[in-house]
Amino acid sequence: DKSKLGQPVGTTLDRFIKNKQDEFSFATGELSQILRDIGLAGKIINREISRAGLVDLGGSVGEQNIQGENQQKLDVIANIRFKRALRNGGEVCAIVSEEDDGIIDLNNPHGRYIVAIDPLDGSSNIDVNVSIGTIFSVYRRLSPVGGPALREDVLQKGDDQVAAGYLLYGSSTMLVYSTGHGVNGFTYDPSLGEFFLSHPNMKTPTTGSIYSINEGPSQLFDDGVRQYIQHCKEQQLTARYIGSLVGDFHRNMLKGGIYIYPATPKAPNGKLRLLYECNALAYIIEQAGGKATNGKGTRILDLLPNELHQRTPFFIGSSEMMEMAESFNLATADTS
Ligand code: P6P
Repeated sequence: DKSKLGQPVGTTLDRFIKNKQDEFSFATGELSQILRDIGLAGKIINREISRAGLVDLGGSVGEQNIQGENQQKLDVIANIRFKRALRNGGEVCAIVSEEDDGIIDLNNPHGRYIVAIDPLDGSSNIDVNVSIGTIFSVYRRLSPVGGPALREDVLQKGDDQVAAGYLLYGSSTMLVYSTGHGVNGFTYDPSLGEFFLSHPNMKTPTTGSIYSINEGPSQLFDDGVRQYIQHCKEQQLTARYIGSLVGDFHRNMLKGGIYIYPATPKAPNGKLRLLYECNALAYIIEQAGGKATNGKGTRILDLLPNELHQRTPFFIGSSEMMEMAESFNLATADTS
């Protein structure tokens, strides 16, 4: 059947990107190449994850696993694979990764793009076979082509992303991304080694009945958050939290809902990272009709980063649920 975008469901990722390139006249296909590079690395990681149970994941770098290979933790492997795919694709000059300190130069001085990436978010969930994900943001570099990437290249606001998305290694593996013209989801068929368009033009419901938050530390939450959670209980909403950001996000985006990772006195900026977790999901949710803020009335995409690995409180989901949550949080926000 025809998707709303006029591309038949079942189109492969490559054909979709090429058709979109024609539609949106990407600058000489560079951005298209980056999306292909990410799709390739995603296929490789999918394979590594699906056999994770066959290797001793407790091992760390340098120990032998049952295949006698050098044991590396999967998030280290994922980091290596994504860097290699983006380096070989030639369009990305540098990346910021959860797994690395500093700006990692990919030795493509003429690459005009920057990628911020969490290669394998929630990797502690691998050992217990819970879905995990990759989260990525793409920016144009600001510094002159030919030279090294600079801090100004990687400390850009989320609003300046030119593409963003995630891979979800779940009951099926999906690639969901946007280049600013709506959100499209692709499902991977490992028997063919291809991603196929399965969720064209994704939109998130304006409201929902799912709230996702780790209530363990709720005694430490500020009053606004606690009052909103109480409101959810009075509304008899459904609590769903799997402790894997991409899995929680993807379910809420499809069904409607809100995900909150709030600040606590011990973690005044929460736990999640702005550059390679929150910005990408905020970009996606806004393209799908939802909202993402820091719980204090500021859009995630408006936050100007000043540190590579800085954290931010994270409220994201259906617009009406977000407005309700913000009303509680702002009402009791620290006005000092
Ligand atoms: P908590 C996983 O470690 C992660 O980064 C996200 O994937 C997940 O949403 C969050 O942390 C879970 O954190 O504090 O609830 O265990």
